[in-house]
Amino acid sequence: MVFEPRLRELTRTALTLVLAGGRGSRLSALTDRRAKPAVYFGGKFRIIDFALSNAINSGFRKISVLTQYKSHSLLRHLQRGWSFLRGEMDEFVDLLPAQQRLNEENWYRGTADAVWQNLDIFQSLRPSHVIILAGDHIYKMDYGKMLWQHVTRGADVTVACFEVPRKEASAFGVMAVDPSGRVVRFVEKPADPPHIPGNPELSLASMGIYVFNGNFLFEQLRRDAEDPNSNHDFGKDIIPYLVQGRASVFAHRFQESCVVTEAGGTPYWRDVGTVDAYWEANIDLTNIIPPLDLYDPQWRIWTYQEQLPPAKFVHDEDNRRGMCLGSMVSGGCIISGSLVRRSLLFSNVRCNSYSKLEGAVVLPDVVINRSARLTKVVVDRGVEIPEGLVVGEDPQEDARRFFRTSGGVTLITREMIDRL
Ligand code: ADQ
Ligand code: ADP
Repeated sequence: MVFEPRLRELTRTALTLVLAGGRGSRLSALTDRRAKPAVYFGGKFRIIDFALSNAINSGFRKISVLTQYKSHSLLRHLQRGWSFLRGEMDEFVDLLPAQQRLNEENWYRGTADAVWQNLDIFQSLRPSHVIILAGDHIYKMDYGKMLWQHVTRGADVTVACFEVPRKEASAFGVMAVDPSGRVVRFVEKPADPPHIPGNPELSLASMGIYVFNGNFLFEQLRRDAEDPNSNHDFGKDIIPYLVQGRASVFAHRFQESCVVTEAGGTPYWRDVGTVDAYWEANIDLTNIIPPLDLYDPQWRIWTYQEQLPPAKFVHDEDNRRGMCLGSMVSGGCIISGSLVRRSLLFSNVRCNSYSKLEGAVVLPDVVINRSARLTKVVVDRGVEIPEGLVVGEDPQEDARRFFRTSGGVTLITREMIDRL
């Protein structure tokens, strides 16, 4: 963290907007009933906790979360876990569900429209700077460093970016920058992404994280709202329009503000947008040295947590079962006479005798009944796995009964179990 008093003042007065309205449809049934930012991650957390913790840890204290799709689970989590700021000191995490404030025809359309529709609220706060983030990525970043660079460069807008393999860049906004770091071109999700000078294998991708000067943002939103050809989206419309010589738009490199614990740690950012990526990012946390450190007291990930007793391991008579190896196990779990390897168990998971888990991501409040064997699975919240169920050993059978990905991960939900 940067402690200059001026930066402290800047972060305290800036407004942070967390866009949390998208569904994340590639997460399949995990987002049938909850928005992607509300999806569970890392044993105790929801995906949105990462962006919000980054904001809090960076010193920001005025935070609004804009929600739309299936927001009940998300709003409940935020109300329970994120209402600890001091209202009397003008600190808040404000929840702004799409509510047709401007007219009765349109819910939030693009991301810029979501901000535009709440403009009166944001303007009344008179923020010097507005930080706009997505609520659906896993990473640790000090947004204060980005804001500081924005201010010292005299930018109107700053866009956070990182280098990605060019063949993956079509999923992002892709930019070209000049030697001073100024963005000279920006194309949203191009079929043929431009590469960085001197390296045809890499492109510079936008992270969808923007710092705007407050009044400048409000002017641009007003202009964009009147444009009949606009999708009212930051990546598709606002940023591409501004980089055509209409404003001072700069790129900020993620490696300058990502938070790594050990010297030499590599920057970590994950979209976890598919079930395969979701499974892998969760299971990676069980590595001896995981790429994402959740145990750093300097950069805590905040969340709502229930009051739960410690995880308990109940062994059988010959001491061969009732254990977890290379795994993470949350509060309230009871592992009784079962074997759990390289798995991640969220809170309140019961594993009964003779069951076996290998490479399992098990969301809260799940019961695994006797003799079930689950390999390379994601089990949704509240599922009761029937006695003797075997998953992960017969791909065709898994695909018939559950949702099996091309990467060989099987997702199991309550509805799928009810249909068996
Ligand atoms: P995408 O992630 O594809 O690209 P989008 O689907 O608009 O953009 O989602 C951005 C964020 O806004 C997500 O957190 C989503 O939940 C939220 N969101 C989407 N629609 C919303 C709405 N109507 N109301 C409220 N919130 C909404 C963006 C940029 C790219 C960049 C990638 C990086 O457009 O340029 O490369 O992010 O991941
Ligand atoms: P969470 O995501 O908080 O763990 P659940 O997995 O229980 O919550 O459900 C996700 C969302 O779906 C919640 O907002 C909940 O209110 C809603 N929900 C749960 N069960 C049903 C149901 N049978 N029909 C419709 N909505 C439901």
